[in-house]
This record gives sequence, structure tokens and C-alpha cells, in this order.
Amino acid sequence: MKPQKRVLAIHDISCIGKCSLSVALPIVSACGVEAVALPTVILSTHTGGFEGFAAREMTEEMRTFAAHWRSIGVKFDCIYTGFFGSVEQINLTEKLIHDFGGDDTVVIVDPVLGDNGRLYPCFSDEYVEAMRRLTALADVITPNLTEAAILAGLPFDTAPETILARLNVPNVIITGVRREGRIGYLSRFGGEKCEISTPYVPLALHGTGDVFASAFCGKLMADPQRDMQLALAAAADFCYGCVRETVKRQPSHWYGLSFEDMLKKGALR
Ligand code: PXL
Repeated sequence: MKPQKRVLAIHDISCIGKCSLSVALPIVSACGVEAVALPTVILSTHTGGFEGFAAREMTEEMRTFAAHWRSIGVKFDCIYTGFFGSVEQINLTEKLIHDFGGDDTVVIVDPVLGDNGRLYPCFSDEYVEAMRRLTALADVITPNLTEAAILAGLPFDTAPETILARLNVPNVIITGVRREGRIGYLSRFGGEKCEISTPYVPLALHGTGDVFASAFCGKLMADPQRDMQLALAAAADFCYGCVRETVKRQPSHWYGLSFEDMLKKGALR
């Protein structure tokens, strides 16, 4: 049998919070793809609504673990990145892409920067600039509309199509594009534009973008054809299913998507 595809997931782990590595590992695994974690920051909870969270940056550990992997000759079929604790970590990740990627390695950058028309307060202009450089190494980026505008250097109220046209990456999926009662994914794969949408549910949940990008990553790597449109459709469907399950569990599940319910139903098989 052929070896499984292997993804290196470089994100934080928010111990309580249903985002980043806590969703990337199970979702990528559920697609039958091996998920290897490289934590950037370990936080007691995510930053979206819990008071007084504690955080530890893992920069030195990232360097040390990567040195070990280099010594044993590891390669990854996909490198999938998310939230970083510093510019230094982004610069280090550029080097990891170079060292652990091969010609066929798919680089997916989820450029976590902000939401709802604002940059997250923990990030500086220098951080945004570093994230722009990282996206230049990506095969695919999955920004939400706010992050796409920041990367493009355009005002938040710019038309999504104009923002999309400005992003100079081979494949782009802009998430969270609102259109008349629906929420869309405005995308460009190679030269081809594609937009799909699911019904809009008024429930703002932290980590929705992480669930989507992780499902996209897992489905893409599980598909020998690497069909991005199919992976996008499956991930959008999965995310909508997770939102519907989460609605049933309110108000206790305010802090993240109930993706476990969908995995239990075999949604990503
Ligand atoms: O969902 C993206 C994300 C991941 N991890 C941490 C975050 C955020 C977004 O705010 O704060 C710690």
C-alpha cells in the first residue's frame, strides 16, 4: 500500500477553545491523512472571549524540534499554517517550508490576522508584513474577508472581487463573504473564479475559519487529483453541518464549533 499523505500543521494550541490544532489534528486525521503538530503558542484558552488567558510561546521548541526532524530526514506532503506568536515564528516557518517541503509539497497558509473589519490587537504592522511574505510562498491561502483586505492593503469596505484580484497567490479562497442571507467562499483556482455559498446562520463562533481550512486541507490531501473545487465544496458543507450542530447545543457551546458531532457522523469520509 502507498504511504499516507502527511501534513505538518503549524498553529497554536488553545487548550480550551475548539480552534487551531485542537481542530486541525482530528479533522485532518478524519480524512485519512497523517497530521503532525508543530505548536507555535500554547494557550490556556483561545483569545476570543475568555478573561485572563495564559500563553507560552514555543519559538525555541519549534527550532529544536525542526533540528531533530532535519537530522532524521523528514519530509511533508503539505505544510499548513495558522496563528503565530511573533514575526520571528513566521520567519522561522519560511525556513521550515524550504527545508521540509519538496517539489510536490502543498503549502496552505491560513493567514490569521483579524475578523469583522479589524486587525486582532495582538498583531503589529510588522506582523502583517511578515504574513504577506509567508503568503508569497503559499499554493493556497484561506483568508476571511477582513484578512484578505489587510493582505491586499485595501480598505475593509472594498468589493470582495477587487480584493481577490489584488491577491497575488496561485489559489485563493476568501471566506465569510456575505450575500443576501448566505455566506460565501469567493475563490480563484489558477485563473478560474468560483463562488459557493451556504445559508447564513447568525452565530459568530471563534475557530470557524480553522474548521473550514482544516477540512479543506484534509480533503485536498486525501484526493490524488488535488481537486481544489471539490475540497472547497466538501469543506464548506462540513462547516455548515458543524454550525447546524452547534446551534442545537446553544448556549453552552458559545466558544467554538461542535465539529465532533459531524466527525462522529462520518461527514469527511
Ligand atoms: O481562530 C484563529 C485563532 C487561533 N488561535 C488563536 C486565536 C485565533 C483568532 O483570534 O486568537 C489563539
